[in-house]
Amino acid sequence: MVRDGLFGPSPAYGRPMARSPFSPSFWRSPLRGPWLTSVLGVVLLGGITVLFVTGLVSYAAYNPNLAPVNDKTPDKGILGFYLFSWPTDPHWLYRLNQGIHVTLGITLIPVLLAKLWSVVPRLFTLPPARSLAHALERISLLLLVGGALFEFVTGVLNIQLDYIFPGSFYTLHFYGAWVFIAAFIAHAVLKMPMAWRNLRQLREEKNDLVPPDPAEPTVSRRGALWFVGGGSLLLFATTVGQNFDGPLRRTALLAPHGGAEPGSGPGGFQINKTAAYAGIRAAETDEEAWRLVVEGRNGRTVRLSRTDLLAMPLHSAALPIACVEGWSTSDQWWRGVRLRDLAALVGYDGDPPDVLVESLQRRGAFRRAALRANQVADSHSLLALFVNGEDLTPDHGYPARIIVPAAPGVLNTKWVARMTFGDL
Ligand SMILES: Nc1nc2c(c(=O)[nH]1)N[C@H]1C(S)=C(S)[C@@H](COP(=O)(O)O)O[C@H]1N2
Ligand SMILES: [Mo]
Repeated sequence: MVRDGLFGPSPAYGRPMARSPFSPSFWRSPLRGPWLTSVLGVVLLGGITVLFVTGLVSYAAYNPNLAPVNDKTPDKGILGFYLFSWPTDPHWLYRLNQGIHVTLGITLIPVLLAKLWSVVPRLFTLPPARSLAHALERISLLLLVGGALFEFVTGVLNIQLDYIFPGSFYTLHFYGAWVFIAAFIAHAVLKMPMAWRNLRQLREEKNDLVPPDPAEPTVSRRGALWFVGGGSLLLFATTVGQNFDGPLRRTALLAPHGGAEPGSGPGGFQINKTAAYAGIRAAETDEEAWRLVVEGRNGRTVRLSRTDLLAMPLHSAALPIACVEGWSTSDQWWRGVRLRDLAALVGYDGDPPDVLVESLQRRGAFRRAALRANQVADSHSLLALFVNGEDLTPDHGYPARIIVPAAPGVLNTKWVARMTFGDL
């Protein structure tokens, strides 16, 4: 007899449909099974490993262990074991690392969703735990799934909604990454031998993912993989352009810093926060009003106008802006005063020390940043006054902004008002 299922009778097969997702026969897609789950799992194993490494590297680039102003995770303890002094060479290092991190993360979204879909019946396994070992395994799966969703969601929101978690994105994403990776490693170690067997054998092992009562297939497993891969390709193609200029950037339809450049001319490249947004008024940046305060050894202090800075030796450097959000510009041609020359003005003639840079901006997480001694010492690290042959535009930090090779955008403070040299 045909009983009514959850969605009424099932006329095609004249078979009852299970009402409850807790019943194995509720899950009927013939695509589910160890092979599909294993293929997706192996792709994620490689991809997430790269995401984790580039994420940790990106975090180190912030100099979190240099000074409290850079440190969003003061309680990280041993999780900061790997932190190192971020180099200044090659000058595109952060651009490459963060481009990979964000582009790959977005590209993997369909694979992650497909993987979760492929194992979703297991969320409904009853009884919830058969033994202590089974209970532990299920808790680790909860951390794995929850951690993965948390990391992808916080990452995407940070990019799309422009720092929606003011100041706390780094904290959430950093600790989330460690919780997730612990569960991920346990999962990979436990499942890899089986995944490998599933992929090598032509005949598929049966497991609980194979539906006991499969529906008629509407697409082959290969077709399903093409569908997932196509989704990934589409996301890749509409994101990757934000790492380049001109026509390529226009292809980045999904990226907030894709599409057209904001204006044309020397300052017509991507802007993170405009002067208006940062509350910088023209009256405080003009020649009369603006002074740079530089403080150094034993409180030695100088106050410099823009004219004073222009009288110092000026140097050029071709460097990109590369933001944690994954967008970057090609090399721009900056011109200004070397940071180490400013250090020398206030008593550091030999090896320069670290520096704390503060902006005119009164509020906001990025109004201050600390640079490490190796960054100050690099001859391409500038307090820039010009970009691409003209005065900085207000939005790019007029009258003066920091530009340091290989550093994340956030360390390139705009509208600089004060620099304090000394060991931090
Ligand atoms: N004072 C100040 N400086 C700042 C910021 C800011 O919000 N305020 N944003 C930083 C970030 S996150 C980036 S990516 C770069 C962007 O520089 P651009 O707007 O010139 O491209 O500026 C950095 N300097
Ligand atoms: Mo940024």
